[in-house]
Amino acid sequence: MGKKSQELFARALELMPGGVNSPVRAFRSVGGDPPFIAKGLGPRIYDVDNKGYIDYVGSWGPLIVGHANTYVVEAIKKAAERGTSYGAPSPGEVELAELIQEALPSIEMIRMVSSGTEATMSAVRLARAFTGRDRIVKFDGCYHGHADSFLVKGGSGIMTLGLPDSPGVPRELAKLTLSIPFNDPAAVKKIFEAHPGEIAAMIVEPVVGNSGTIPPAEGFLELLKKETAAAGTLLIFDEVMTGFRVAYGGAQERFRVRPDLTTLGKIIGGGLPVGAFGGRKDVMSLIAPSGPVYQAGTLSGNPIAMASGSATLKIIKNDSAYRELEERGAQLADGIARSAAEAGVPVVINRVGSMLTVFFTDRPVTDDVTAGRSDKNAFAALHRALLEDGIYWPPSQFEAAFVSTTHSGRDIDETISVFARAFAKVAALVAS
Ligand code: KE4
Repeated sequence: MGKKSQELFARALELMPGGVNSPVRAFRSVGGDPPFIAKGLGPRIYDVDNKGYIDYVGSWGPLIVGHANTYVVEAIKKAAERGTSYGAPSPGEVELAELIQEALPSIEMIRMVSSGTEATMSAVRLARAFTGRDRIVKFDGCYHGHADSFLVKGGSGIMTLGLPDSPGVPRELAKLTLSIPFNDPAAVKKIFEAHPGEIAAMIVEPVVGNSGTIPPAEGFLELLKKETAAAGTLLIFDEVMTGFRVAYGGAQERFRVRPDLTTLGKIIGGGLPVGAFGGRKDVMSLIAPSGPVYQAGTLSGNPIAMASGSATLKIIKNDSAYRELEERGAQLADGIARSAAEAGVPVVINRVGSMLTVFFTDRPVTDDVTAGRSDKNAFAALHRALLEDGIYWPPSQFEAAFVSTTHSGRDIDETISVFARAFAKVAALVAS
């Protein structure tokens, strides 16, 4: 890591836990200290020591149109020149809500918030109110943000840091969260048999991103729809990561399964703090002030964030954008697979569109247990080799990497050459 990053990290460690504002950024599971990023442009980011990287984190998903996209920056500038926040209704909220509703027709009504966590937390409160039930079901290795009810067998940073769950969550509350294996139809049927009439919501990442990328098995999402409907349970698709990522209409468009509620974040803010939850009108109408379920936020629907989100969606609101994302995602995955095979390093690559994960394992990864079998030391060695060679890859085996519309074929080819050199280094480690 460069000198300026080292100095900044030393200061940061005195000021913020782990020197970061979100755990996964600390590089704890891959070793080494994180470079401090000074700027980004298109598919690249540059650290404070002016080292450049091709970026596949994309701020963990939001930057689907790349860094400092001129159209997005222009929209942010124009909004900022009119003021930063009013705490009052503003046109941008209506524009973004209409764009989202047009893309995801299951969202008959929507509420904007400022993070994915706020979206999922609010959606669960709403589901409990609508059904009058307290229990919720999530899936092992899925991550829905850091609200208390979700910190049970979570993914993302919880899985990355190997945390059992989290202290500070009252046992009484944690007991109301049931967690079952993803892609396990028998477990789904069993949980409803064991808790008839008790489950308010089943929340799922329709494509898991937080155990690394894990697609739903054939028919799995349809099963969730069927079982929740039969049980009077609300089906919540947490599309914070998959929304506008795996298709313009998210996983619900790609897999043609309509949830009762959807949570969104990341891309709909274009890199600014935005989350949202929405769905059936009869359910959403319970949200204050039209109903009794309280939910609020000082900066919800912030005009600058709305402008950034709308500008982003308008850029990708066309089939060619997703064809391009699909092509680039496939080019990258195929190239990485080829270079791993040439180096004799066993990897499994799971990909859905422009989100993918390279698992250091030789068996299919279909849930958090099979993901957990990956060789984390080999992943850490790969990550370090990539970083040294100018590729900024997610610093965790249990995260997804993202391709943007600005990654060119040449950027992908350059990335594949770096992976080839990195696998050669890792091969020795894996062989030993
Ligand atoms: P935020 O509160 O971080 O905006 O969103 C929480 C969330 C909810 N649902 C899903 C499916 C998510 O992926 C997330 C957040 N994702 C992580 C990365 N996998 C954010 C990165 C971080 O925690 O620093």
